[in-house]
Amino acid sequence: MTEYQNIFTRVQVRGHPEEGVPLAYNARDRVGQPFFSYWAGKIGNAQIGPVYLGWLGVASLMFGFAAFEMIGLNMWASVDWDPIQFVRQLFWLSLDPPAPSYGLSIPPMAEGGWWILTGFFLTISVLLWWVRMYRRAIELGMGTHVAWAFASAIWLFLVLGFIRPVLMGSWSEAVPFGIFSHLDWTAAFSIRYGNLFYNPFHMLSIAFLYGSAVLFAMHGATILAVSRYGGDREIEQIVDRGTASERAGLFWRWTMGFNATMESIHRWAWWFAVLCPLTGGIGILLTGTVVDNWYLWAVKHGVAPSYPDVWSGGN
Ligand code: 07D
Ligand code: 07D
Repeated sequence: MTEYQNIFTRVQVRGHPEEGVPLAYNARDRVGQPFFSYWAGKIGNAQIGPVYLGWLGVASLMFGFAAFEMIGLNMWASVDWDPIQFVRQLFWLSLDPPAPSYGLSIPPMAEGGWWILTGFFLTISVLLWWVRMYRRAIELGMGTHVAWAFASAIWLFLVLGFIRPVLMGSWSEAVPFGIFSHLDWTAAFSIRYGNLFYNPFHMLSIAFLYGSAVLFAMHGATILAVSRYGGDREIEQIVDRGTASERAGLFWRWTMGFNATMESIHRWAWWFAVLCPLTGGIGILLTGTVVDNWYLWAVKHGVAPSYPDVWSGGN
């Protein structure tokens, strides 16, 4: 069997559909007749459904859909309801926050009001989804680690679109809704505040972003490399000392002198991923509120050299 496994494929194990553990209450919330998909089985578990559709999920999807619609319709209106231009220019279209002159007040709908309403709906949607994840984990008797990791991303999202704009006293500071417009915002933000590369929290965020990729590659590769010894069955590997885990650990002890454990590698992964938006959010929160120019800040603190004085004739 293992001969048919390589870095692209996995063996598909297929039994009867798994309904999952009984719910403590209200089993009606689990909907859909489970079925199997060969292609889903290529990337994960072949079984699709049943889905848990509680009121939190439904409400979150409704708010999310409303926000998505408001973005799309505003974009469409901006090209005079021309369907061709809507499709052609889609990536360049944008629903922008109010102009700086409005501060934190509520502008007319066409001048940023739609942006505020959309942001409000999107935030409700994201927060409801968070509660859904938290409650499903509790229901299954799991830890709430996934919800707290998601909370870290939500922190950055709220800093970018709500907390920092409020501290700065203007909605205009927030990110627009649009594919390229949010990239333009990101570039303009960096330039306006003296090059975000000199923001130490941007540095940390990048280190955790890159670190996450490295860790993910190391862990994924290591487990695949010992899956022929059952290394992908993590629980058995922790409980029954034996072949795969020992080999995986020994590999890194040989090559690096240190190895993670079957449990600690997941703590590494969790912390690296969580710290990326967590430190990032701190960096954005400080920008414009505490530090106005990261390049000058870096010069002042001996991080960056000042530009050589070439214009004053050397005096
Ligand atoms: C693969 C999980 C699936 C998620 C996907 C994204 C939407 C947006 C658009 C209604 C890894 C779904 C997309 C729901 C629909 C409209 C108008 C996650 C995976 C596939 N960005 N960003 C993208 C968001 C910010 C930046 C892509 C969201 C900050 C740069 C996508 C947010 C800054 C680049 C996208 C957000 C920033 C991108 C791919 C929220 C600084 C790219 C995302 C809510 C952090 C890349 C054209 C991806 C790109 C890209 C979505 C915030 C910078 C459209 C939802 C303001 C430099 N961002 N982004 O795969 O190709 O994520 O852009 O905060 O180069 Mg962004
Ligand atoms: C956006 C968290 C919010 C998302 C949520 C998801 C939905 C729907 C739908 C699945 C990503 C909501 C989901 C609504 C989903 C479906 C269907 C996480 C988000 C809640 N930078 N930069 C970062 C690099 C430069 C700038 C972080 C590199 C330039 C700004 C990251 C480079 C300038 C900001 C990072 C580089 C600049 C950042 C983001 C290189 C532009 C931020 C981490 C090599 C010219 C953000 C402190 C993250 C931040 C950020 C990387 C360059 C600007 C590490 C590698 C100098 C303004 N940059 N950057 O997790 O936190 O994002 O900064 O040049 O705001 Mg940067």
